[in-house]
Amino acid sequence: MRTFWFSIPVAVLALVVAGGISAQPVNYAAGMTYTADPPLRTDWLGDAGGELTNGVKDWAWDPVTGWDGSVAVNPRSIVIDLASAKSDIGSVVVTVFVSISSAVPAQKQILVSGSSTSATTGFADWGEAVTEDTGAEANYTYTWTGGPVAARWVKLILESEVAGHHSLLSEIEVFKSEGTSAVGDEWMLYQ
Ligand SMILES: [Ca+2]
Repeated sequence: MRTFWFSIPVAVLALVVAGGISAQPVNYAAGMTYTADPPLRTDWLGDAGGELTNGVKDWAWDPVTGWDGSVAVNPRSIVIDLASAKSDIGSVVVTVFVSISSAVPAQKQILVSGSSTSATTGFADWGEAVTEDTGAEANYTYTWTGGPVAARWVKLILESEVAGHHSLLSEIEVFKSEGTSAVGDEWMLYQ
Protein backbone atom coordinates (compact mmCIF):
# COMPACT_ATOMS: atom_id res chain seq x y z
CA MET A 1 0.00 0.00 0.00
CA ARG A 2 2.87 2.34 0.69
CA THR A 3 3.93 1.91 -2.93
CA PHE A 4 0.37 2.66 -4.09
CA TRP A 5 0.12 5.94 -2.18
CA PHE A 6 3.58 6.97 -3.22
CA SER A 7 2.87 6.31 -6.90
CA ILE A 8 -0.04 8.75 -7.21
CA PRO A 9 1.86 12.02 -6.77
CA VAL A 10 4.62 10.72 -9.04
CA ALA A 11 2.07 9.95 -11.76
CA VAL A 12 0.47 13.39 -11.39
CA LEU A 13 3.85 15.08 -11.53
CA ALA A 14 4.74 13.12 -14.67
CA LEU A 15 1.47 14.22 -16.28
CA VAL A 16 2.14 17.86 -15.49
CA VAL A 17 5.70 17.70 -16.81
CA ALA A 18 4.58 15.93 -20.00
CA GLY A 19 1.74 18.43 -20.39
CA GLY A 20 4.09 21.35 -20.03
CA ILE A 21 6.25 20.09 -22.86
CA SER A 22 3.61 18.91 -25.31
CA ALA A 23 0.55 21.02 -24.39
CA GLN A 24 -1.55 22.10 -27.34
CA PRO A 25 -1.58 25.85 -27.87
CA VAL A 26 -4.76 27.53 -26.66
CA ASN A 27 -6.99 28.54 -29.59
CA TYR A 28 -9.20 31.40 -28.43
CA ALA A 29 -11.25 31.23 -31.65
CA ALA A 30 -12.42 27.63 -31.17
CA GLY A 31 -16.21 27.51 -31.35
CA MET A 32 -16.56 31.30 -31.49
CA THR A 33 -18.99 33.19 -33.74
CA TYR A 34 -18.06 35.43 -36.65
CA THR A 35 -19.59 37.88 -39.09
CA ALA A 36 -18.52 38.66 -42.65
CA ASP A 37 -18.77 41.63 -45.02
CA PRO A 38 -19.94 40.96 -47.65
CA PRO A 39 -21.79 38.00 -46.13
CA LEU A 40 -20.38 34.52 -46.69
CA ARG A 41 -22.27 32.55 -49.28
CA THR A 42 -23.76 30.02 -46.86
CA ASP A 43 -26.15 28.43 -49.39
CA TRP A 44 -23.11 27.07 -51.19
CA LEU A 45 -20.71 24.15 -50.68
CA GLY A 46 -22.90 22.61 -47.99
CA ASP A 47 -21.97 25.20 -45.38
CA ALA A 48 -23.57 24.09 -42.10
CA GLY A 49 -22.52 27.25 -40.21
CA GLY A 50 -19.67 27.66 -37.78
CA GLU A 51 -17.28 26.00 -40.21
CA LEU A 52 -14.48 28.52 -39.67
CA THR A 53 -14.10 27.80 -35.95
CA ASN A 54 -15.02 24.10 -35.67
CA GLY A 55 -11.50 22.67 -35.88
CA VAL A 56 -12.10 20.84 -39.18
CA LYS A 57 -9.66 21.86 -41.91
CA ASP A 58 -9.18 18.93 -44.24
CA TRP A 59 -8.35 19.79 -47.85
CA ALA A 60 -11.82 19.05 -49.19
CA TRP A 61 -14.95 20.92 -50.23
CA ASP A 62 -17.05 19.97 -47.21
CA PRO A 63 -15.14 21.95 -44.52
CA VAL A 64 -14.97 25.05 -46.73
CA THR A 65 -16.95 28.26 -46.69
CA GLY A 66 -16.26 31.72 -48.06
CA TRP A 67 -17.02 34.18 -50.79
CA ASP A 68 -18.13 33.37 -54.31
CA GLY A 69 -15.95 35.53 -56.54
CA SER A 70 -18.68 36.03 -59.12
CA VAL A 71 -20.81 37.99 -56.65
CA ALA A 72 -18.52 39.16 -53.80
CA VAL A 73 -16.49 42.37 -54.02
CA ASN A 74 -12.89 42.79 -52.83
CA PRO A 75 -11.76 43.27 -50.15
CA ARG A 76 -13.63 40.74 -48.05
CA SER A 77 -13.59 40.93 -44.27
CA ILE A 78 -14.50 38.69 -41.39
CA VAL A 79 -14.63 39.49 -37.66
CA ILE A 80 -14.38 36.83 -34.97
CA ASP A 81 -15.79 37.60 -31.52
CA LEU A 82 -13.60 35.92 -28.90
CA ALA A 83 -16.46 36.40 -26.36
CA SER A 84 -14.25 38.12 -23.80
CA ALA A 85 -11.23 40.41 -23.75
CA LYS A 86 -7.89 38.65 -24.26
CA SER A 87 -4.60 40.26 -23.23
CA ASP A 88 -2.16 37.81 -24.78
CA ILE A 89 -2.99 36.94 -28.40
CA GLY A 90 0.21 35.64 -29.93
CA SER A 91 -0.66 34.54 -33.46
CA VAL A 92 -3.46 34.18 -35.99
CA VAL A 93 -3.59 31.31 -38.48
CA VAL A 94 -5.94 31.20 -41.49
CA THR A 95 -6.38 27.97 -43.45
CA VAL A 96 -7.20 28.77 -47.08
CA PHE A 97 -8.48 26.16 -49.54
CA VAL A 98 -6.64 26.32 -52.87
CA SER A 99 -7.51 24.31 -55.97
CA ILE A 100 -6.01 25.79 -59.11
CA SER A 101 -7.77 23.20 -61.28
CA SER A 102 -11.12 24.38 -59.88
CA ALA A 103 -10.24 28.08 -60.32
CA VAL A 104 -9.81 28.63 -56.57
CA PRO A 105 -6.51 30.50 -56.16
CA ALA A 106 -4.54 31.51 -53.09
CA GLN A 107 -5.31 34.87 -51.50
CA LYS A 108 -3.27 37.84 -52.67
CA GLN A 109 -3.19 39.29 -49.18
CA ILE A 110 -4.65 38.72 -45.72
CA LEU A 111 -4.42 41.60 -43.24
CA VAL A 112 -5.01 41.10 -39.50
CA SER A 113 -6.29 43.67 -37.00
CA GLY A 114 -7.81 43.65 -33.55
CA SER A 115 -10.19 45.69 -31.42
CA SER A 116 -11.06 45.83 -27.74
CA THR A 117 -13.90 48.29 -28.41
CA SER A 118 -16.50 46.61 -30.62
CA ALA A 119 -17.00 44.37 -33.66
CA THR A 120 -17.04 47.41 -35.94
CA THR A 121 -14.80 50.08 -34.39
CA GLY A 122 -11.42 50.57 -32.74
CA PHE A 123 -9.39 48.19 -34.89
CA ALA A 124 -5.60 48.48 -34.77
CA ASP A 125 -3.62 47.07 -37.69
CA TRP A 126 -1.46 44.14 -36.60
CA GLY A 127 0.07 43.28 -39.95
CA GLU A 128 -0.12 40.66 -42.66
CA ALA A 129 -0.72 36.92 -42.38
CA VAL A 130 1.70 35.34 -44.84
CA THR A 131 2.09 31.99 -46.55
CA GLU A 132 4.33 30.25 -49.02
CA ASP A 133 2.48 30.16 -52.34
CA THR A 134 3.69 26.86 -53.75
CA GLY A 135 1.14 26.60 -56.53
CA ALA A 136 0.08 23.23 -55.09
CA GLU A 137 -3.46 21.90 -54.81
CA ALA A 138 -3.54 22.12 -51.03
CA ASN A 139 -4.51 24.12 -47.99
CA TYR A 140 -2.36 27.21 -47.64
CA THR A 141 -1.65 28.30 -44.08
CA TYR A 142 -1.49 32.07 -43.68
CA THR A 143 0.17 33.00 -40.39
CA TRP A 144 0.57 36.24 -38.47
CA THR A 145 2.90 36.16 -35.45
CA GLY A 146 3.21 39.62 -33.95
CA GLY A 147 1.83 39.15 -30.45
CA PRO A 148 1.28 39.33 -27.64
CA VAL A 149 -1.50 41.85 -28.25
CA ALA A 150 -4.86 42.50 -26.62
CA ALA A 151 -8.29 42.30 -28.27
CA ARG A 152 -11.73 40.76 -28.09
CA TRP A 153 -12.55 41.08 -31.79
CA VAL A 154 -10.11 39.93 -34.50
CA LYS A 155 -10.62 41.06 -38.09
CA LEU A 156 -9.21 39.58 -41.29
CA ILE A 157 -9.29 41.48 -44.56
CA LEU A 158 -8.80 39.26 -47.61
CA GLU A 159 -7.96 40.19 -51.17
CA SER A 160 -8.53 37.40 -53.65
CA GLU A 161 -5.59 36.84 -55.96
CA VAL A 162 -7.58 37.82 -59.01
CA ALA A 163 -10.69 39.99 -58.95
CA GLY A 164 -13.71 37.77 -59.53
CA HIS A 165 -12.13 34.72 -57.93
CA HIS A 166 -13.25 32.94 -54.79
CA SER A 167 -11.94 33.28 -51.26
CA LEU A 168 -12.47 29.91 -49.61
CA LEU A 169 -11.44 29.13 -46.03
CA SER A 170 -11.77 26.20 -43.69
CA GLU A 171 -10.48 27.52 -40.36
CA ILE A 172 -9.39 30.62 -38.47
CA GLU A 173 -7.35 30.16 -35.29
CA VAL A 174 -6.35 32.82 -32.76
CA PHE A 175 -3.67 31.45 -30.48
CA LYS A 176 -2.71 32.53 -27.00
CA SER A 177 0.87 33.78 -26.86
CA GLU A 178 3.18 31.02 -25.69
CA GLY A 179 5.77 33.58 -24.69
CA THR A 180 3.74 34.67 -21.67
CA SER A 181 3.08 31.15 -20.43
CA ALA A 182 4.28 30.63 -16.89
CA VAL A 183 4.38 27.71 -14.48
CA GLY A 184 1.16 29.03 -12.98
CA ASP A 185 -0.57 28.80 -16.38
CA GLU A 186 0.45 25.17 -16.77
CA TRP A 187 -0.96 24.33 -13.37
CA MET A 188 -4.23 26.08 -14.24
CA LEU A 189 -4.75 23.59 -17.10
CA TYR A 190 -4.90 20.74 -14.60
CA GLN A 191 -7.30 22.26 -12.11
CA1 LIG B 1 -13.31 24.39 -40.06
